[in-house]
Amino acid sequence: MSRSRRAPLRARHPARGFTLTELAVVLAIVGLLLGSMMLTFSAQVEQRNLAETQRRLDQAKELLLAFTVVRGRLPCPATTTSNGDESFSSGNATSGGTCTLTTHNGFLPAAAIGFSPVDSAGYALDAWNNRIRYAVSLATPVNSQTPRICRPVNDTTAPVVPHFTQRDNLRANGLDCSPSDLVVCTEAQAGTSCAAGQSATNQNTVVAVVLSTGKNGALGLAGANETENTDGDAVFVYRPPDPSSASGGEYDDLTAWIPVGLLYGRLTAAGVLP
Ligand SMILES: [Ca+2]
Ligand SMILES: [Ca+2]
Repeated sequence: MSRSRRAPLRARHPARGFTLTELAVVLAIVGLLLGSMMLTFSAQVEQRNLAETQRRLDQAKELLLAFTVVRGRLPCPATTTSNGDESFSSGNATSGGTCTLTTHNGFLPAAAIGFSPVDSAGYALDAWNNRIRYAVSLATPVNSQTPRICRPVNDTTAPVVPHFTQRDNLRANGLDCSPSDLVVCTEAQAGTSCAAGQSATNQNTVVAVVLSTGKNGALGLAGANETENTDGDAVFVYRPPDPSSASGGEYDDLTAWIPVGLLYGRLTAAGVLP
């Protein structure tokens, strides 16, 4: 037998490992795959959070309407110190009255309407665990006029008796009173109404607003449009999300509202009005 035929198999076909280049290519491919999986997963989580927050805002609207049918009025907003319950400057939980907040930077009164989930202090939460905000029309009627009408919210000549948060007043004024303060626009405004072409709703139709400050909350890289939703005045913004490079700044808030027609429709159907 020749020498070459006796040589061990391993010597004739030496085992060959990965070269550094091959290892680098494999690692790069695995990295790309993991990265794309993480991106997909994170996009799915964000989509779920958005859908869940929208569901919670819809639930908040329904609970507010149900509260109004049962109590004959809308609840006052919760303040930062009311533990997620409504807060009055005069009046009480039974008949309602004048809300503590004279501005529109309150929170959803989760305790009053039975909303969950809430945080340890009792405030309603969105899917990012930020507190859900709530504003209600502060419109008041002019009692001397027949039929009674709502006076503009900045008219200080008539007694300040709220229409929508006071049960007896709402019943007495009936369907004649329209909200005269809250507006929802497609971008931030300098005044108290939407500029031409920037209305998300008609004036005098919004009786309450419920709002999530989105994933970035209210203190992120907020520009003018997000600031408009938390500055306490009666103007709110409803628009699609924007990146931080947008002219109105980053925007990820979710805004929903109750039109006065829907409110009066529910109260009429339930026999609370007229
Ligand atoms: Ca936000
Ligand atoms: Ca505002």
